[in-house]
Amino acid sequence: MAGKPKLHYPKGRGRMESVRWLLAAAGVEFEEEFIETKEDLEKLRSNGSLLFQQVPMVEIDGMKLVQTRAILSYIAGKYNLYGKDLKERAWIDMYVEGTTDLMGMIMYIPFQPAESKEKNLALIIERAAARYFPVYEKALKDHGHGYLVGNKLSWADIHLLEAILMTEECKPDILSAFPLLQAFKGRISNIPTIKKFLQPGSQRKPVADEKFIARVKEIFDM
Ligand code: GSN
Repeated sequence: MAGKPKLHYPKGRGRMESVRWLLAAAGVEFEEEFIETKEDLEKLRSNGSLLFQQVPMVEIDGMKLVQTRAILSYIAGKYNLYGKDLKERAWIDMYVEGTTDLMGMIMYIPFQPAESKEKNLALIIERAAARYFPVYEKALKDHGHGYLVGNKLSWADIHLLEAILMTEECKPDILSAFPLLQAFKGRISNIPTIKKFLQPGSQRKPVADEKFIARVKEIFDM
C-alpha cells in the first residue's frame, strides 16, 4: 500500500489549493511539506525533485508530479472524477479551464499594485457574473442531473464550488441571480468529504494575508 500523497508548496492557497480540494473531495488523506523559505525551495530544486524548478509538486504513486493541471488530472482520473468517456472528459476539461481562468484572476489580485486592484476586482466580478456563472447555471439547467457532467460528481463540480466560494469572498451576493448555482453550492458543500474540508481545522487554506504575500514574494523572488 502506497503512502499518503505529499504536497510541496508554501502554506497558503495559490496553485496548490485546487489540489487540496480535489484530494479532500475524493476522501484521500494527504501530507503537506510547507516551503517556508527560499532555501526550502532551493533544496527541492537542487535534489532534482522539480522537473521545471517550480512548485506545486506532489509526491504520489512513486512520482514527483509537477504542473498543476497534470497533477489535478492524474488525481481526477485516479479517483474516478474525470468522466466515463472522452466526451465527458472534454466537457470536464472545458468547465475546469473556465473556473481555472476565473480563479487565476482572483489569485493574482494580492500581487497587483494597489492602484489597479479596484479596477481588477470590478473586472473579476463582471466576468464572473456575465461570462462564467451564466455558463454553469445553464449547464445545470440543461443537464438536469444536479452535476455539471454525467450523473455523478466530477472534478468540474469540485472546481466550480471552489471558484464560487472564492468569488463570494470578492462579492458575497454574487450568486443572487443564479438560483441553480445557489442550490448546487448547498448540495455539493454537503457531500461528507467536502463538508469536512469546509470545516475549521481542515487542510483548506485561508485567504492570503499580507504576511503570506510577503513570504511568497521572498521565496519566489517576485
Ligand atoms: O501550473 C503550473 O504548475 C506551472 N505551469 C506554473 C507553476 C508556477 O508558476 N509556480 C511558481 C510558484 S506558484 N505560483 O504561481 C514557481 O514555482 N515559481 C518559481 C519559478 O522559478 O518559476
